[in-house]
Amino acid sequence: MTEAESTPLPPPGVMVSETGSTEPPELDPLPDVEAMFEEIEVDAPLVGIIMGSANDKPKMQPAGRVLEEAGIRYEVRVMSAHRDPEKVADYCKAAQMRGLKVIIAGAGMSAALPGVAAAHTGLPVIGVPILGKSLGGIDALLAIAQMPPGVPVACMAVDGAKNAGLYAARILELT
Ligand code: RP5
Repeated sequence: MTEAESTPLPPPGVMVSETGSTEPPELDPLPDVEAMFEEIEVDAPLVGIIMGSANDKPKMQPAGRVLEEAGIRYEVRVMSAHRDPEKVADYCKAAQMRGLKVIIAGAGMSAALPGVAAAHTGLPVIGVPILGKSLGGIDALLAIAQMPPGVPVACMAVDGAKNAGLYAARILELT
């Protein structure tokens, strides 16, 4: 008779570890599940509305209104491509990972914000040229429309934030 054959079997339902112990093995403590869930943004916004200045807010409000009416979650942030370049880069690099699907970027004058945003994210960027104090908005319009190949930005009309919201909603319908 071999050693294995001579060893008595444990009663049914009792586990035997590799060491022969019938004591229940010590389990690793469970991670703090509640804490893990707190880190997940359950109601994360789908659209980020960014603008170069707090002064742009009244002009960008129609985009938010349209999204609100469509029941699409969005967030609003002020950041200038020229005054806060690192903030813009950080926001846009993290946007997709945070669950955003579209970025609407409004800026006036030499409106670099939409292009810079598109340079830092693979998300669709919708640019809104904002009418400045001079040049009738043509400065911002051209800055946003004339993107170099490889950095796509959808350019709305001057002060066309409402269409930016509608366009974002249409993009979201496809996803
Ligand atoms: C742009 O410069 C902003 O988007 C704004 O439209 C324009 C003027 O900025 P403020 O001087 O009003 O802050 O960056």
